[in-house]
Order: sequence, then C-alpha cells, then structure tokens
Amino acid sequence: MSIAFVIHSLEIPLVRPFRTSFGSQSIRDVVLVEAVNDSGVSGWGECVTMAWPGYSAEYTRGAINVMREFLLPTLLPLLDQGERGGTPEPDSVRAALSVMQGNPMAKSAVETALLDLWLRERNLSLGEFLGAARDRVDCGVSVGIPDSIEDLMTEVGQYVDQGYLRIKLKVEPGWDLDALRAVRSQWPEIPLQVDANQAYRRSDAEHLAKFDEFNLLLIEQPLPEDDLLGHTLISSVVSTPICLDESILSVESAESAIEFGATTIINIKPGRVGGFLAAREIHNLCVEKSIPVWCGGMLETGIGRAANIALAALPGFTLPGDTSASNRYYKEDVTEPFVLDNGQLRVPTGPGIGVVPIASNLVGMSTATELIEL
Ligand code: OSB
Ligand code: MG
Repeated sequence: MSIAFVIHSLEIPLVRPFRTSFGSQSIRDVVLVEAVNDSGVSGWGECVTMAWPGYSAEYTRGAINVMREFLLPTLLPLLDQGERGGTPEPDSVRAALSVMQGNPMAKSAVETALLDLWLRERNLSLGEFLGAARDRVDCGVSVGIPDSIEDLMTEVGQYVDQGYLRIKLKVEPGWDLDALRAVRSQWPEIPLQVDANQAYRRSDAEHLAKFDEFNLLLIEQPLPEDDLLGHTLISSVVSTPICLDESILSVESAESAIEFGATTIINIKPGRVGGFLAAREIHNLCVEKSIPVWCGGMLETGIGRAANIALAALPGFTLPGDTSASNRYYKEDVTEPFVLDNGQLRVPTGPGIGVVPIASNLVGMSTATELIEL
C-alpha cells in the first residue's frame, strides 16, 4: 500500500471581481490536493488560500511549499504503517500534521484528501461521518464591495431573485452605512449581515454602533484577528451580535473567545481551523455553549464546496452559510455545478465528499501539476 499525492494548481475566472477590505481578486487561484491509493482510487481536498496573505498569513505559493517540504514528508511514517493497514485513520493524520505549527489551510487540504480517500474505501459519505442532521442546507451569499451603490443594488437584487436566504455585505471604513441604508430601504425584511475582515479598530466602537439601526444578524470580524479584548469592548457599545471568523483558529481559541465575551456567534471554516475534524469539534463546543454557528466560505470550487455543505448539515449550523451555488462564483466549476433550489443546496450523498473533478475541466483550468511520491 502506498499513496501518491498530486498537487493541482488551477486558475478559474470569477464571474465578477470580489473585493473585500483586504484586496480584490478576479481570478481564483485554486489548489486541489489529490491522494491516490494503490487501486487508483483518489481522495480530494481543496486548499482555500488566497494568492496573497490578505485574509490570513497563509497564501497559495507558501501553502504548496509547506505541503511539499513539511506536511507530506511528516506523514511518511504513517503511510509506511499503511502498508499493512491501508489509508491512515483520520485522527492519526491530524495528530501527525499537528507537530507542524500554523498553516491550517494547507493542513486541511492534505487531511481532507486523505479523509476523502479513507471514506471512499469504506463507502461512507462525509456527511454520515461528520453527523449530518439534514439533507439540504440553507444558503446565503457574500457580496463584495462594488464600485457604486447602484451596482450594489443590482447585484443584491439578482441574489434576492435567485432565492438566497440571507445577504452578507462586505464593509470597510467608507463603505458601510450608505450601503446598508440602501439595501435596507429596498429589502426591509431580508436577513442581512456584514463582514469587515478586520478593517475597523477599537476606537470605531461608536461608529459600529450606528449599524444597530439596520437590524443585522451579526457583524463579522470587525477588528484584527488577535484583538479578542477589543471585540469584547465593542460588544458593550454595539447591540448587534459580534461574530468572529479570522480569530477562531482552534477549539481552544473558540472557547477563549466565547468565555471572554468576544463573540456570540461563530463562523466555522474548515480551512481556517485545520480541517473537518477540528471544525466538528468547534461545532460541538458551540452546541454545548449555545453559540449558533454557520459555515463560512473561501470562494471554493465544487470540491471544497461539497465538503463544506456536509459540514453545514450538522445540527448546530442554525444560520445560513456562505455556501452559495457554483454560478455565484464561476461560469464553469471544476465539478458538476451546485445549483440553488429554493435557497438551499443538497448535501452530497456519495462516498467521501461525493463529487470529483470533471477530468476535462481539471485539464482546461490547470496551470501546474506536481506529483509527490513519498
Ligand atoms: O471573510 O468570509 C470571508 C471570501 C474569501 C476570504 C474570506 C471571506 C470570503 C467571503 C466569501 O466572504 C465567502 C464565499 O462566498 O465563499
Ligand atoms: Mg469573514
């Protein structure tokens, strides 16, 4: 038994540029990790890094490097044992990778590729493995910062018409109150939230309190990721619930943020926390603490999306996620497209993540392919 890894680099144009407080992108550079066993069965994981370290310290070329130089070689003893036992157990993979610090997105991609392979060998779906409680999930959509209020209204209008159950506006200083006022006046009832991606500071508390009049579900990550106290402080001035994204990197940081009063809702992204096993543990903690969670997104292709949807089907995911349909991002996805139905996506039921890349799309979108045999 041996496992070979293939690192696929792809570029896929976005249907429209996606601008946030940390930068803009019009092409998604995607890394897919493929783990292939002796029988030729492949498991897949998507690395959700951006091309530059704007959202977090990780970035795509660095992630590929750390996988090649450190993460995959670290798994070698486990894969050798696998000569007798097959694809290593998910918990052992996680434990082996944990000797390396940081790099959760790269770890998640490697761990998920091996988890997908392990599940396919057992004919078990990721949803069943994680404990999915439903077969469809409610979907929201994340709206980037456009050039004008007029463009914003057109874009939001399209998403409302398509049936999205909740709208999230990206905000930053200078693009917040006017945008909220415009959207709220047109859609007074639609579930609405904002995401600042760390663009404000503690001194903006009074300004953020002005968001309260727009009846938002939450304000996502207003302050820098390491400023837990700042989030606690603004929570005493702002009535809208604060939801952390970038600050939540592990079960321990989730528990700290909750106990510290820095967050009352959590956005769970498997890539940000180092994989689906950690994501499930954070979900379980939040259920225990009565903290609602929702599934974030990183402009995934169908590979990462399929796995996110299985996670979003767990019982504690009580708010619509950033789990939008393929056509919100891409004219053509690398897998069969995920299509919105009544504001929901169906949880894949096939073995593993339940989807595979379409071979011709993988070739057409590819910029580099690297085979790593350990
Ligand atoms: O902060 O949630 C975020 C996209 C890239 C990086 C960070 C974020 C986002 C999104 C889009 O908001 C979520 C999605 O639709 O995939
Ligand atoms: Mg966010």
